[in-house]
Amino acid sequence: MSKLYSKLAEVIPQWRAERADILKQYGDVKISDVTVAQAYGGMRGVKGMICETSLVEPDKGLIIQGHPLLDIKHLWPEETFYLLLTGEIPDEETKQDLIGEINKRAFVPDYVWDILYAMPADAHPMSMLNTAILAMERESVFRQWYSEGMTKDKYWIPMLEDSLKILAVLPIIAAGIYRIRFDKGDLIPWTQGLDLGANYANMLGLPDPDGTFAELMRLYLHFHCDHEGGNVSANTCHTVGSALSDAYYAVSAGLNGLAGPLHGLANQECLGWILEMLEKFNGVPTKEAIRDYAFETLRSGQVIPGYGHAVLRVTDPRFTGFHEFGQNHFPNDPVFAMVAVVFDVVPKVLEEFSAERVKAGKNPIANFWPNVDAGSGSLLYHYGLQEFDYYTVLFSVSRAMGMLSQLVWNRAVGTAITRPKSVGAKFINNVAKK
Ligand code: CMX
Repeated sequence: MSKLYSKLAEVIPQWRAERADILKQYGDVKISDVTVAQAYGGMRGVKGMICETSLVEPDKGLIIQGHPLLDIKHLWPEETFYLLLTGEIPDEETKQDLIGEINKRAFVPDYVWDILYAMPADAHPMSMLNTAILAMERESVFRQWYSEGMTKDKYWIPMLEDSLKILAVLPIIAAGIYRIRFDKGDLIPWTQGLDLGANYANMLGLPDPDGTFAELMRLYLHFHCDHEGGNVSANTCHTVGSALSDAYYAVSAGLNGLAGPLHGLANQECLGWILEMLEKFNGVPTKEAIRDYAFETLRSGQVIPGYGHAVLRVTDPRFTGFHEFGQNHFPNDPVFAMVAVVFDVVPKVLEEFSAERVKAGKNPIANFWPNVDAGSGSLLYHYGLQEFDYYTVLFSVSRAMGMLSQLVWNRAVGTAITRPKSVGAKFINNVAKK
């Protein structure tokens, strides 16, 4: 029995008791009001779901189980997953135990590779990833136990088993997609005993003579792991899981949301925008030229990728952490240097453009600062991972940790099937008139 399993078996009764107690004592307390603008505006700010794994504070960014991200930037992905799930940072023995549990499950069936090799040569890597996860649904232990009549109190056990399996196979599938889709040669197998980040770096097959690419992969998997419950991918995964669909269905669904350009695809778009500028100006342009280019992008009706956020109102600490990594390892890399200059210029441009929008009767831009996607691509680019279409797959391998830990938590406490009430314009007109 894994240490993670034992820990969860110990804490889940406490979670259940806390939930029951809260519902009994405060079930009727109101925690949110909803305006018409919020109902039309993507439910922004409406408090209508529970998530215990992490919190996003507008002025602080990601806080994982009470720890601000930059305070725990040294954690390896396995430690992050343990923390997300249990609320505790594991000791060395527990961390190694989890690395061992993941290693035991690090095997991808042949039918997955057959499907991936058969996909069109121009298939998007995200469509390949989500297809592979969905194809593996037949492996679900949750589905099997459910069909055998499992009782509700046990839901979390096969959900944890499916989660560990998905965690273990995702880097293998993801690295395989990189090698298949971009003609990189044979697949590189998983190395038994190695951790997730080092294995993923190794299976991608990029040169890493000083081990810093593996270090970046650990950081990357840690930084993108979770962003509370309401973002598109987590919320989709939550909704699908609430119907007791197993983790393969729910994670694949969530990651289809991550594939959207306003969500996880922004990191592919952001680096593309930066490189276009480098090419157009034949090197790092002046600040004035970047300013003009940014205005040109905005006036043509496009967003500046990597900037703005639905919740954050400060520079994303994930951007700051990646920036520090680049400063420490390759401050003079031209693409990295360009990201730094853009960071100096774009917030002011967005502020000015927002004022123009307001004068024209449009919404202001709520946040002018960079988000996680603004800088991560330049680090990958430095190590030779230059196929932008692939970047959201890396994001996905990490974000799955948050989605999976939320699924385990939800099945452990018996979260209800999601079913908010929708209304139409007629209802709104009637209510507004009253
Ligand atoms: N460039 C141009 N316009 C922007 C903008 C940006 N970077 N950020 C926001 N705006 C615009 C919005 O498009 C919106 O315009 P409309 O009212 O005409 O539709 C207006 O400003 C108000 O939006 P907001 O309240 O500031 O932000 P939202 O919560 O609506 O949207 C986000 C948030 C992330 C979709 C938006 O900032 C954006 O499109 N950013 C660029 C894409 C990006 O980086 N996405 C990655 C986010 C991180 C992630 O989820 O992975």
